[in-house]
Amino acid sequence: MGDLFLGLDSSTQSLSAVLVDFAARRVVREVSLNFDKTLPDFGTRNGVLRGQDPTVVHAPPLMWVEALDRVMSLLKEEGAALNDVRAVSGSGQQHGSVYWNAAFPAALAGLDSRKTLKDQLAHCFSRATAPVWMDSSTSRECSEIQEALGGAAVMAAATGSATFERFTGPQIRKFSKTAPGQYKTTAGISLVSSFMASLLAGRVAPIDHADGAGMNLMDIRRRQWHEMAMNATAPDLSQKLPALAESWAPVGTISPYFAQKYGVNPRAMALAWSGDNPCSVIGTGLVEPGMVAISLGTSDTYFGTMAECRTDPQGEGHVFVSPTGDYMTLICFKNGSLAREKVKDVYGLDWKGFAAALTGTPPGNSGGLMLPWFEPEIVPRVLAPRVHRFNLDAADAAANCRAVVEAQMMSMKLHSQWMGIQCSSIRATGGGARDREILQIMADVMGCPVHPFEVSKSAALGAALRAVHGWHKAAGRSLAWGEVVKGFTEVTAADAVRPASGSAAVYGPLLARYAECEAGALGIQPA
Ligand code: XUL
Repeated sequence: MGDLFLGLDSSTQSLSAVLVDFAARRVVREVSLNFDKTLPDFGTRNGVLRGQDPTVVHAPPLMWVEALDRVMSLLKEEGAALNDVRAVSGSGQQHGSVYWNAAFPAALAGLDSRKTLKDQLAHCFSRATAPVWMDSSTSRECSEIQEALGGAAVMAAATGSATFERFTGPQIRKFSKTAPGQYKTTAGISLVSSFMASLLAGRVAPIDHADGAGMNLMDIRRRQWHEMAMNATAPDLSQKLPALAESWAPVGTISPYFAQKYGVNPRAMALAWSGDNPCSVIGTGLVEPGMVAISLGTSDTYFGTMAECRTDPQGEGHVFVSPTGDYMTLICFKNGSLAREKVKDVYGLDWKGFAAALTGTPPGNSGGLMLPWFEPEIVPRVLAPRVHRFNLDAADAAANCRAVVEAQMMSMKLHSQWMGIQCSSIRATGGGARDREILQIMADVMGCPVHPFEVSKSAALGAALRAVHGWHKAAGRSLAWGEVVKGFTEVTAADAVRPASGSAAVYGPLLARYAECEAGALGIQPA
């Protein structure tokens, strides 16, 4: 076996691993572990914990810790050649924050392979749960931080995004206000990505520029912590944030814990992790400015690479640093696969039945429209969830299935116009992209061919390819990104799903109608 590279993805619902043989340009192993099913003791549903307040969504970091042991042991059981691993990197759900106390660094440094990670790290948290990206409980803190800096436009220009409820800064502010004692005992705050990287390296890992851009705390142009944003967020924050680093920064050699316990090459390099969307930029091969991908996951995201830093005047979209060192844009729609699943379940269908409903209904849905805000929505901002129907009978199962998917695609088209990216083709990834009926609606609404991706785990693949890049770079051999992704991310014209003839005539007027309905539901008067 040649040089192997491991990419992990700690997402909302699962921890996955992809092992890549770079010389052979092949994924040699993929494993995945679902949190709810494999670790039921943590009591999560779809990977998260919810209470009375629907805007509060957390997850237990100790569950992610245990999942790492389980995934490594799964790889070992399956006979993966872990001794040939040269470098490891990873991808984490963005924005979520882990609060640890002063015991964490020493516990990491002294990990004993005869014990479990969970038993050795259980005492290291100053907050038992981590708020995750689905949490939308920080509107007040968003306004407070934003006002201190001088408004949404200033905030977006400074950090790449206006303040958002799920972003780490507002979340930290809420914690410091509501639990000042626990905040005080917090020695450090990691993102999901840098927390998981710390476990692998056996030392506190830096936050990479790409995931750091999702915090409302990093100066997007200078790529340093933003002094005023930190001061507006919480007391003594500069002492609690780890260092920032380039996405390809080595954190160290892998902790002996993983070498002794699972047979990972003891010289394997542990690299910084990044966010799942930045990793998907690499895993879908978006290494040239202007390329666009849509990920249909728990959330649906629309993202692309961008040479220069251009921010959204409406304050809905984000600019992050890309793991290539360029910039990337991202718009995140919360009502993604969970909304599709809700509609499927309400009508007692399985995914086959859902797909049949899409093929059995006409493009444009005979004018029936839905605003599928089952959960508070990020874009457009909707805090009080409600599903709106226009010219759509709630009893008509098939029409409702089409309505949810058409709405998601039209919303993406509408809210991505600020990027000014003329997309000539789209790469579709994530679980929902396996469904050609959904991709057909995507192609029809967007008006360009859609290329499904064979590897649904684009974030984990992206992480493995980042490990390839970082390992070569550390050895003084800079590989061009085109060279890194070659053989992994090509699309073939034959696989493309193309817009059906006549779809432009249907969706042009329907999009205008959708925009009107949305503005009406949001209480926005036409200009
Ligand atoms: C992006 C976002 C989500 C999470 C999902 O801003 O909040 O896409 O990264 O894991």
